[in-house]
Amino acid sequence: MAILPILHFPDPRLRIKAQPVERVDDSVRKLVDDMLETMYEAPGIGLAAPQVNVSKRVIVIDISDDKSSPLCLINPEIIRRDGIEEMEEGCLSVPSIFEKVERARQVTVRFLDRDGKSVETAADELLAVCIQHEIDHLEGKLFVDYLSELKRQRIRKKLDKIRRRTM
Ligand code: GNR
Ligand code: NI
Repeated sequence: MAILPILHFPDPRLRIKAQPVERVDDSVRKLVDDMLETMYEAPGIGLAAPQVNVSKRVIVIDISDDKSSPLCLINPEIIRRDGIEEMEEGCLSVPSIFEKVERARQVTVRFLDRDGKSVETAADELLAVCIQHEIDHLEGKLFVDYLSELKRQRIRKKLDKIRRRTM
């Protein structure tokens, strides 16, 4: 297992649309394990492959408090959305920024699991938000894209300042 470096906004590599996984093989399972380790170490509740500079449609999620519920979603597709909900979001690629974003309240998602088996599951609350946030990453989209240009500009400046301090 390995901890992978996480790309930060406004890195243009976060904007690349990720490619579908053609076959769930050992190399994909190794990526999933490395992503889980990276997510737990960060720590975060989700991670999408483009955040670790891998342009594949792979996401991992664990919203439990004790690392007890790792999920891996390969080639995920939202096939149903219901309702609207607003939640405060953060992102490992936009560190130290938290803002409210509007999402679907409930989603049904279809994906391949780590054995390559097709699975369909419904999610709500934090899990639904996280699934939508991670699938956005696969499209090159970040939660700051839902904010105003002014807010995004302020976030860019704040992150620049943090980077200058730590470089
Ligand atoms: O760790 C994370 N927390 C979080 C909180 C609210 C909404 C979404 C998230 S996902 C984020 C990890 C991350 O950046 N995943 O891409
Ligand atoms: Ni994120």
